[in-house]
Amino acid sequence: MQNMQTDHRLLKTIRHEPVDRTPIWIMRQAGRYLPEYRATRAKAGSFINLCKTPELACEVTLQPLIRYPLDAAIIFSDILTIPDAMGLGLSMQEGQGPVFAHPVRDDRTIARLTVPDPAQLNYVYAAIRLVRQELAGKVPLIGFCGSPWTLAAYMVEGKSQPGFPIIQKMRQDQPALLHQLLKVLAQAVTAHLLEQIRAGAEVVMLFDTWGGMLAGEDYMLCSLPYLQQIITDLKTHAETAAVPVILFTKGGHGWLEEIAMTGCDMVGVDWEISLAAARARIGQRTALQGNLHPACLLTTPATIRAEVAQVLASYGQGSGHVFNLGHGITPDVPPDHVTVLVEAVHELSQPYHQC
Ligand code: 1CP
Repeated sequence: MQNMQTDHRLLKTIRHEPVDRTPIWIMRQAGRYLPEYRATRAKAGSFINLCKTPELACEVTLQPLIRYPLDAAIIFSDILTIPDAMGLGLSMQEGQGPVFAHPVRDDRTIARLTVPDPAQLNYVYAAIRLVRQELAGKVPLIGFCGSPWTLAAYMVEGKSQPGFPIIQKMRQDQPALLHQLLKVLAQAVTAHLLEQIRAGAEVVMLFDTWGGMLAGEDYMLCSLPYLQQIITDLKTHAETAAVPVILFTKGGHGWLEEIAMTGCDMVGVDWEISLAAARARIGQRTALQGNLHPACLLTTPATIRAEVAQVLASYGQGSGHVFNLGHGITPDVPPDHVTVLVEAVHELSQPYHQC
């Protein structure tokens, strides 16, 4: 494991220690809204080649940090690298998003799935090592994985589909089969996060993008226990125990207390709840990350500043808030608006940190 920094404002904020201003990074900060990303992707030939070529993945990871003074890098990769390494055959179709050549839906296919050999994902670890070298301690590097439920949704459906009807049917008709899949995915996620941390990731984030499509009880059965297992495993393993874990369930405001009880260090919050309400419910148990609506970045500089002011005021005084969007930045955002956002957070957050 590479040496970890402990005193960057992002890490201090996660521990609720005093900082000079609110840190900011942006979900999907390396992506299609940046012309330089589109150029590197064209050079790579495809999204998958970009993910699998460590030098290019390193280049696009750093692109947003060259443009903007952000407080973290997130490794350029995708949550679907795990199912790809399990043999599902990932491709990215223009206009349709990710597609698997071999979705998993029956007992025999699911019984054959195993935790991928870490060598299958070496390209991710190589990219992390390169990024850590290039960053030279300037800002922390975030590694990530999808939640077992979110990965399973894509693996069973075979693609992105509103409501993911096939996994919802499996959940009702074949719960034991679904849990068999979720169990192997939880092991695969833990193993992938461990290797990312060994390679140099200083924070890890779990994206439960589709947790919110579960009804209350079903979230408690199909998503939360697997997230809990992963976090418990990380927190009890000597190599990973000290690494902060961010847990983001999109649409998860109904379960904030339970999410905060998993042992994660920071809870990602989308725009469906105010930070004031989230803070009141979670208290000091974890830090909070979020939660500007991504569509705000399509408005005007004046509106962006006003909305940033509102998000900061909603969290209020003191440490424990990492500014972010409530979900990923969209490809149609003008890059100049991100400059406005970052400057607004730098400037307007300072009064909240004067004790
Ligand atoms: O055309 C392109 O260039 C591909 C677009 C793209 C990008 C830029 C995809 C395909 N993945 C990524 C990178 C990516 N994916 C990152 C990079 C690091 C960063 O800068 O943040 C991360 C963290 C992800 C994670 C991811 N992939 C999630 C969870 C986060 C979220 O936004 O909810 C999910 C659900 C995916 C699946 C996926 N991969 C790509 C797309 C377009 C999607 C979403 C498909 C859908 O809408 O269901």
